[in-house]
Amino acid sequence: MSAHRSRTGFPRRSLFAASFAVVVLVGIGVGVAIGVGPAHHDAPPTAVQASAYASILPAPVRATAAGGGFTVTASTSVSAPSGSAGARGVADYLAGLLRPATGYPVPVTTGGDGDIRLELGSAASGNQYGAEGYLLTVADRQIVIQANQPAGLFHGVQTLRQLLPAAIEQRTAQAVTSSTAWSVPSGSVLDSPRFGYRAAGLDVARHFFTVPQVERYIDEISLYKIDYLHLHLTDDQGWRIAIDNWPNLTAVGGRTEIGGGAGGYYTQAQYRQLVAYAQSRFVTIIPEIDVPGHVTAALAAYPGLNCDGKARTPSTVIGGAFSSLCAGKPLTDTFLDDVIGQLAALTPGPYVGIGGDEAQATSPAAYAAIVDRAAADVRADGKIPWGWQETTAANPGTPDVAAYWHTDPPTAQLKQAAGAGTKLVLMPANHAYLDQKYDQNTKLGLKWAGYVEVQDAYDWNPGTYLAGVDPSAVLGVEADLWTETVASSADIDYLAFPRLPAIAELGWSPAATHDWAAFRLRLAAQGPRWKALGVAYFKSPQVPWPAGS
Ligand code: TNX
Repeated sequence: MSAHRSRTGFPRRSLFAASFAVVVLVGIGVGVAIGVGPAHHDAPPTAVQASAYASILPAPVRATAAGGGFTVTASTSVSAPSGSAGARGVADYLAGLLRPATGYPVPVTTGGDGDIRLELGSAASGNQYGAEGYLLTVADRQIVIQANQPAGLFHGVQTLRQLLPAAIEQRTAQAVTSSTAWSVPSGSVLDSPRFGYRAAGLDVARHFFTVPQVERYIDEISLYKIDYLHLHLTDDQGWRIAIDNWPNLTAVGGRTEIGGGAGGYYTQAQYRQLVAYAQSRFVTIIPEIDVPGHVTAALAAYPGLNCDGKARTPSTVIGGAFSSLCAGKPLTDTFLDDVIGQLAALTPGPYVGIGGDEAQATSPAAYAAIVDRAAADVRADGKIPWGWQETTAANPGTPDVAAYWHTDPPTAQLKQAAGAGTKLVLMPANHAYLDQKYDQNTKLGLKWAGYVEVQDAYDWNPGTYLAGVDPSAVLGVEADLWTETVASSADIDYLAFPRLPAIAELGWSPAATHDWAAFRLRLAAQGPRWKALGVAYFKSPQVPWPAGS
């Protein structure tokens, strides 16, 4: 072994040029296989060590276990590369994850040589990480995460987190015994996503969720490398975002929710806080207002938005309300311009949602006029319109992103739009709707798309799912949580976990890793982690959860 290599076979420095002296295998059809290195290590990998790498969720492109391991101790430090506030933020975030359970100080330095070191490279140096990928290397004395962008470092940190004992997620100092030492088995993970768009959707209109509740969900989804949060901000039952010059949208439309609760709304300052929090987790928020249907709350707030000029009563029940904006009225156009303009200004990301689903109370001509106006507004504000798949029927190609949510085969218009350049987000309700019941015993949720057990959520291929649509038209996947029956964070947890990680894996992992038998074991390994985090997940009988989780 050459002198510049450490005892474990990894160079201590210049890992960008590393060629590892361990065998690397890629799991095809059986999940991630674990390569066992040649016999130059002190000890062969144990089953526990190997399973840590096999349990990474979403499954990485390549994972390799080796002998030995790194232990977080009272002197462990974290370092960020100089010159990147984003990377420094990830380093601080990592230290913040490690401190509570270990009780160690975990100092963070910039430009230093920490025991856990974050490094930024560039694609020009020939690596394959892309904008979100990373290389994580764990040796006896050092852990290095390399990426081209801070987002890749953040995703690498999520992987590292899963290689630590689940007790690391506890928020108070835990006693260290030999079996709970803060050790990370040696090895490496090279990783990058299959799709750049991996979203979770949250309906804050049917029930309102506060800023801390949404932040909690952002933390949960970012564990699984989700990078977009689509917020359904308006519907018949509530309007949840303050819009300047339109105070009644929230003063009237924000005061209701399903079941008769008090509802609520975000001020623009609160919404900005959410956007910033999401950014700190490398999650981009997509705001959606839903037009021309699903607008009863707005029609209650501003009677002039109705064709008959009469105010509607906001809905507090599930479904049922067939509402429509009035096409062709100057007030409707001003409303769309103002709302979309202000939402676009609050949005650092590329997409602004205009809804467009289930507009049964709108004529086809009025539908096309309103969707066109809304899409044009979004474009004029420098953003990309995001619409439900129905928007392609009115004006093929009008939205740049169309979300497929039905359970039927794609319509001719959807295929035509995809052929003409519209990008598709896939969330077929019978696989990706987190609000559907798991089975007949599920207390929460709806069942119009059928029961969606964990295997149903997992067993489909977004690349080939839509017959007649070229895989290149697929932007990515989304798991939506509609909240007609969901009123608390515990309710969110119960429906989202463990199905959200299933959709997250479809979005991130190479298609070749797709394997239900391996996936259910990866999920099982998350159980103790969710318990430590206080995530009230559904103990699906399809998953062999470890005892006590
Ligand atoms: C359909 S998804 C809807 C939502 C409901 C959901 C309930 C979509 C575009 N429309 O308004 O909340 O079903 O599962």
